Amino acid sequence: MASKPPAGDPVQDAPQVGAPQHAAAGLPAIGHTLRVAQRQMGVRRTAQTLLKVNQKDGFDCPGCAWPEGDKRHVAEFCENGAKAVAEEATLRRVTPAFFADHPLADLASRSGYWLGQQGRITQPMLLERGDTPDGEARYEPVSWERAFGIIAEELHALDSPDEALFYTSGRTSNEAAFLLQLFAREFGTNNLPDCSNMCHESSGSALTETLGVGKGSVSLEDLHQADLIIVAGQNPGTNHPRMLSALEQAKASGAKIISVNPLPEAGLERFKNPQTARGLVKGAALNDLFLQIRIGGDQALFRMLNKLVLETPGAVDEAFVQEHTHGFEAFAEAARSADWAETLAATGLDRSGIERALEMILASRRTVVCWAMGLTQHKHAVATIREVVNLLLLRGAIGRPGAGVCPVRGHSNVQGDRTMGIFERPAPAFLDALEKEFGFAPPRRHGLDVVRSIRALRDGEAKVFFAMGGNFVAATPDTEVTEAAMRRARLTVQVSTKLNRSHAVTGARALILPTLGRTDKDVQAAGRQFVTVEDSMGMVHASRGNLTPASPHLLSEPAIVARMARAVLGDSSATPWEEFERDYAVIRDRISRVVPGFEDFNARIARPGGFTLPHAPRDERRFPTATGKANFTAAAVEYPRVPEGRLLLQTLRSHDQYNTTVYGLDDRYRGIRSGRRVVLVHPEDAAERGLADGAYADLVSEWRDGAERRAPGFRVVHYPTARGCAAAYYPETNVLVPLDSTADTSNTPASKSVVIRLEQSASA
Ligand SMILES: Nc1nc2c(c(=O)[nH]1)N[C@H]1C(S)=C(S)[C@@H](COP(=O)(O)OP(=O)(O)OC[C@H]3O[C@@H](n4cnc5c(=O)[nH]c(N)nc54)[C@H](O)[C@@H]3O)O[C@H]1N2
Ligand SMILES: Nc1nc2c(c(=O)[nH]1)N[C@H]1C(S)=C(S)[C@@H](COP(=O)(O)OP(=O)(O)OC[C@H]3O[C@@H](n4cnc5c(=O)[nH]c(N)nc54)[C@H](O)[C@@H]3O)O[C@H]1N2
Ligand SMILES: [Mo]
Repeated sequence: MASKPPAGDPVQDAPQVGAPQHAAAGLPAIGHTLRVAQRQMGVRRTAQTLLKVNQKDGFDCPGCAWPEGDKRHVAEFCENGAKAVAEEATLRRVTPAFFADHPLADLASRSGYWLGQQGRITQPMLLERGDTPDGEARYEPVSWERAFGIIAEELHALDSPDEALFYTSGRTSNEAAFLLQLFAREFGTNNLPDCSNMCHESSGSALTETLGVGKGSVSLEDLHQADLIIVAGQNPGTNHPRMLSALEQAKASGAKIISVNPLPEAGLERFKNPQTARGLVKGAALNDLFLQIRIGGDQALFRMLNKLVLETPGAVDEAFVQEHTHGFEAFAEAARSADWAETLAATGLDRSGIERALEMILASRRTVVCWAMGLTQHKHAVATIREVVNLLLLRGAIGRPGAGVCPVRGHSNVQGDRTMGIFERPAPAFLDALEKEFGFAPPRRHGLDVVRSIRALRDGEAKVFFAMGGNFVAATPDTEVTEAAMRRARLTVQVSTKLNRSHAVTGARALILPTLGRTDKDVQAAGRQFVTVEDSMGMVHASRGNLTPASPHLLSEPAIVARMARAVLGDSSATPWEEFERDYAVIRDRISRVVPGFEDFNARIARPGGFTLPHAPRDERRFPTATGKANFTAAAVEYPRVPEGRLLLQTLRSHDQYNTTVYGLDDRYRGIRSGRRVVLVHPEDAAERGLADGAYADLVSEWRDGAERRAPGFRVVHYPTARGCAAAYYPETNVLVPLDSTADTSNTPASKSVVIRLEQSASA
């Protein structure tokens, strides 16, 4: 949002800056957690929820996709998991009276933080913007029946099913996701964009091509057994806090840790484990080596490491390479030509740091590489991840205990949604299985991903937008373009728990369909239901909410899809939608016959802790790729070239947010309080631009289309990031990310490499 939010909105942004911290978690985290939780939920509900998080009979934490170990602590949560739970289990409510008081124009002027703070939505709401001037248009209560009738009306009015888009955010359960893709395909389209398109799509693309499975190849046990863990482009202290316990455990057994990051992140420096008394007080240093890399330099770094491994006698696992891989020669030729001058320019590192990393790699038998958005959101992200795979293949570090690839997923079920068929480019075998099980011919043409969906809306080629969760307009790039595109739609539908920007930027008609969250009790005609999710390591387990829902009008996500399908498809569908809604075991039964690895699903999910999906490279060193082997690849080395005087901006998360949901205005570990419009810049880069710490600047993004993209009024913070780099929070900076700036192959927005200039501005 370019303009300032109205009075009464907490986001007045007066950032206070202190020294960054060097340790994560510990006692302050526990106190902070309880305060946040009790403010939203009260004392009783706090106890009721926080003790059930990630327990075997409880619900899956909606925070992140990090797996739960076999031994559960009484309180198996972390500070940020607790915030995610409090945000959902809040006692605050958004009722029809709220919408009567706040017309659309008012909602559109609010910050995302304010919208989220209003509480859980209690009733389905309809907005008819078409015939009222925007200033006066308001959401009005609507019956569920009428809401589904409107969806049917608008979908039937389309010239082609491909004019509809069905978006999924990664909190959606397996059951709901399976139903949504089934409905979309019976309706006739593969337009199933999802948040993964903006997240780990680059990992999926790179791993499918090289290893044959687009998922990580390690278990939690592997991580504990590793003797070297490289954490590249990830901030686990904030985004996957429970991962720090795993790193601590690995270290206790002698593992070394290398972190590769333009920022020194507190969690990787020192971790004070809140689950142990010693940890609370002293904490453990995690990092053995910190490579402070320039943004986008990772492919060059791994290419040089590969060259050095190749040049070291005995360092290559010849037997593994011989037996299991393809493409070694072409790769080795490319790697041998890696050049020091180019590597140092691309990475901003010095030679000794890279040589120290090499020594640690050579000393390791069991190496795991973990990564997240710092590797996936660049133009050359897929090539970068392939280069990481090259290193592990050289060392035979795939399909061996304690070794492998570990893309650390974001949303708690983003991996499961993909497994369930939420994908715009489904494999033919998946469609064949659907066809056989449900007796209809699914569409075979590929659908649209997130970026292509925005273009289709912009160009009038898509007219109905349906979202199963998430916050599409705030999470996607090029905010002004995307918001204008969304306003062209005939109908936008949001299945949501809480208000967000996507309810304020709508098509001519808009529906809000309020739904149960993870923590809510879900009772259907056949009795109390549970749903299932898949974590970042391919473990599938049950999730069972225990709270009384925010209102009696809420429907579960599976019920919403089932009722929509009946309204839209009518008698033309032979699928037993009503039974699916009655009893989710019936859905799981069908999943077991369509999705490989889910055989006997209902019986196996009954086991406490669930089950692990098969993974051919991990389990049997089998690589189901096009060549039948693990593929070395040999892309040219790329890195962002930044014109004179410009900086490379990464857009990232603060400690007080969950993607577009802002929990608060602090970023404790980075020493920032009471504001989010900050830009972190190296002191010397700032000085060169005459920007003192505390000065204000506009961020102006430069892209080949020449359009001006501006985010005004950011407080400059002198911060020890890599030279030439800057960092600022998303979603405020999405306005700067050009829609066409995406990763090759995966089409993921390059939100970690935005070329900007800083223009001094008077104030916020
Ligand atoms: N509390 C909380 N938990 C979350 C989320 C949340 O918002 N809040 N979001 C969830 C989701 S959906 C996801 S995908 C994950 C995201 O988890 P992360 O990927 O950890 O999230 P980001 O804040 O985007 O941080 C990116 C990290 O990569 C570094 N980085 C940036 N560019 C580069 C680069 O070019 N090279 C290298 N080596 N490093 C780079 C940044 O400095 C930063 O440390 O977290 C999940 N968990
Ligand atoms: N610039 C920039 N942009 C980015 C990123 C970045 O690093 N930089 N990261 C990208 C990444 S990794 C991701 S994953 C995307 C995230 O994109 P999304 O997944 O679309 O966004 P979220 O903010 O996670 O969605 C939050 C909303 O989900 C709804 N919600 C919460 N729980 C539930 C539930 O149980 N059911 C339903 N139906 N709704 C629920 C609430 O209404 C809440 O407001 O953003 C991407 N965008
Ligand atoms: Mo994500």
